[in-house]
Amino acid sequence: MDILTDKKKAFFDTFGFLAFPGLLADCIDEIIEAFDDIWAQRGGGHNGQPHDGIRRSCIVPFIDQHERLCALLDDPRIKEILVGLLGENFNYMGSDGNYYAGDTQWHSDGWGKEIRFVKIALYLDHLTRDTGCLRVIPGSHHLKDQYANNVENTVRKSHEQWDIHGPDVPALALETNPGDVVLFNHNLKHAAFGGSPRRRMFTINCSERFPEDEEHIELLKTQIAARARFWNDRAYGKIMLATAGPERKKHLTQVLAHDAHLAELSARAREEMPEPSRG
Ligand SMILES: O=C(O)CCC(=O)C(=O)O
Repeated sequence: MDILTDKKKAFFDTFGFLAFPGLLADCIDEIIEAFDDIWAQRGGGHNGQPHDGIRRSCIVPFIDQHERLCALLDDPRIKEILVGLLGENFNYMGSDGNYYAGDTQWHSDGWGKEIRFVKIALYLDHLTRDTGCLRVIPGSHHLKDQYANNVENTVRKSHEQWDIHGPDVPALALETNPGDVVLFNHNLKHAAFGGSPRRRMFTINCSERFPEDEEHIELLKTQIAARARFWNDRAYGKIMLATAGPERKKHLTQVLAHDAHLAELSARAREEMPEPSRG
């Protein structure tokens, strides 16, 4: 297959995102059915409650809850992209499933991540610029770049800085149809505006394999520890592990080897939080 061409890789390096219209159009019906099944089994919304249309409902990890979605990690098209961007031994770092309600303000999923992280996002409804599609600020992921640092320091205060609100910040709107795949570097600034109270979307997060020295393994453990707020005892769900063949296992082993601290952190989070985090 020639999905992730060298030119596309170069585009990703420069701008921090890619869009693949129709990449999974041939199986999007099954994907949506699996998405809906997971929510139906979980009471329809957040933490076993119906989705209220006001706050985001979120399930983490998400694809781990359904064999069909776990298998996206084995899909040759997804694999080609992840291997091309993150290397042969990339890590699956988790996923979230969402009913969004309202806008998502400008942010990065990390700032300063030395290890490359990629988020794959599947939006399951037709979305336009003003109905909640993903917006990105091209090039805003370059950590050492003056422009990107300027954006990092100002974009959340756009009104104070430039007298404009979030939706008017110069950006690219990645309008999508179900079956399209968009993805971006975690450091990239992104947002969404004007979506319905029930905007369906799930993500798959992956990273380069972490070098095995102490400092990087500590970094990996910190990443895994962040999952405690979702009340996860292990990094992966049972179905993800039970249905993994040798190929998929390659992308699970490093995290599995370093998630032993998560259960205790989650137990603490359960005591301190009224519900698992919504994002
Ligand atoms: O679609 C959205 O509301 C934004 C998604 C997002 O911010 C994320 O997945 O990190």
